[in-house]
Amino acid sequence: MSSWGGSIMTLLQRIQAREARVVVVGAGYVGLPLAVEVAAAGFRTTAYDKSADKVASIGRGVSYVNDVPSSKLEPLVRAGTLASSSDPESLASADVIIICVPTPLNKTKDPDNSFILDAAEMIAARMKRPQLVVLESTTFPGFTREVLLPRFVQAGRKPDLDFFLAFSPERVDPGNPKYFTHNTPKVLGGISPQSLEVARAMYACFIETLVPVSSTDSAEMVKLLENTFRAVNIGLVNEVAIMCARLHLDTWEVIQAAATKPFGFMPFYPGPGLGGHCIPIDPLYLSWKLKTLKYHARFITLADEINSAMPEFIEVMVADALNARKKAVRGSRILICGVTYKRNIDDVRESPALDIIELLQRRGAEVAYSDAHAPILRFGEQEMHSVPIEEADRFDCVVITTDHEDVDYATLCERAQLVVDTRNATRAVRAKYAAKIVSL
Ligand code: SAJ
Repeated sequence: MSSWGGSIMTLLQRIQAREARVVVVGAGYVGLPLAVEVAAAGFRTTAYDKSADKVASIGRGVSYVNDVPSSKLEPLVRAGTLASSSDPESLASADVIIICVPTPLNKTKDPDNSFILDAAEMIAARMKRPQLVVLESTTFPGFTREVLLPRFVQAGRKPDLDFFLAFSPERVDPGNPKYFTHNTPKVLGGISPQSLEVARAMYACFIETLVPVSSTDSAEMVKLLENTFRAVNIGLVNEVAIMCARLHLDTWEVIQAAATKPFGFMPFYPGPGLGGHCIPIDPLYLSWKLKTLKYHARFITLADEINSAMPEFIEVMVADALNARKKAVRGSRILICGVTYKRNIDDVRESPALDIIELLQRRGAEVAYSDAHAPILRFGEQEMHSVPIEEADRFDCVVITTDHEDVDYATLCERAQLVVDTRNATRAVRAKYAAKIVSL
């Protein structure tokens, strides 16, 4: 390391002395917890976001991310260690910039890296001093090296002199009671040994376990393997549920019995589809990239097909259950119980419950929902309001699409006329109410 230039030594010293100024670009469910951890490690930190509401909320010490208590945020803001801003000029004085912006898919299910590129333009235009730039947003293998690096070089910045560049995948698991930013092992890849070294020095200040890999491409691929593993296995178990329906087998009994195998098996569970902003989307970043290399990532495509078809499978389950009671979907009153994309959180992004609502509405049903975690639901042209679960008896069918743990499913089954359970939420009372429960 001794042969490395002055700029890296200066930056390393500023990091080690906690004098480095850090800007986290994107103060969402990844960026805000990260900014809080960095500030708590003693760095003067700015959470940058275009949203004036987010900036104002942080400025008041009020958290809008469930995993970040205001009690942890407020003292950092009051002490001046953590600030918030929507002014790009705040990037100019930064020694370290960590990008945590969304990477969605566009309408044709192709990667949309526009948020990262907007951040890169902002950074490149203001780069005045040696800066470490770390991309945490999920993207395809090669993006940091092929797309991000040239943006800075084209702005006249020299790698490993004017800037150091690394990729480190975010591993935030919303709602996880055990793993947080500081105790989740962090994978790091640099465009060079120097860049990796600076990134390691920075993350070592607030992350317990670092996992350096040989390149940014490798680090990008690690993330995509993690989430493709989930999407493919969820697709497999959803197809197992479809097979068990045809075999008249209890899917949940089969999976739970298989899960007793102490080696060589890992349980996944069927559901109404794949929600969230990671698992349905990240694998398609990988398959898109491989398509450009003339390779068809068949597992990813197949899992996406199966997972995306689950809302229709549930729609038919509901229609068949009503039919067995001489009712049509058209004209029936249906209550969707739980609309967030997974239990015990308030996030409805990509939630399959929204697809199921639209499918049942299209068949002429009168659909309402009940979810205390999501009091108001806005999607498409619709705005719906959660109804109390106690009104379940007023509906011809209740569909459990999210199994929040704060719902009393025994009382729900007592009151409801018919329950379609897509999450095994009624397992404890299935025998007692067998006549009115239809389970995935
Ligand atoms: N799902 C199933 N069956 C399963 C597991 C999940 O249908 O067996 C569904 C969920 O209901 C949800 C979707 O898949 O709709 C995604 O669920 P998830 O548990 O993967 O939850 P996420 O989207 O919050 O995933 C995050 C991911 N974190 C990041 O990508 C940074 C993922 O990598 C984590 O492994 C996951 O949390 C986790 O461990 O819970």
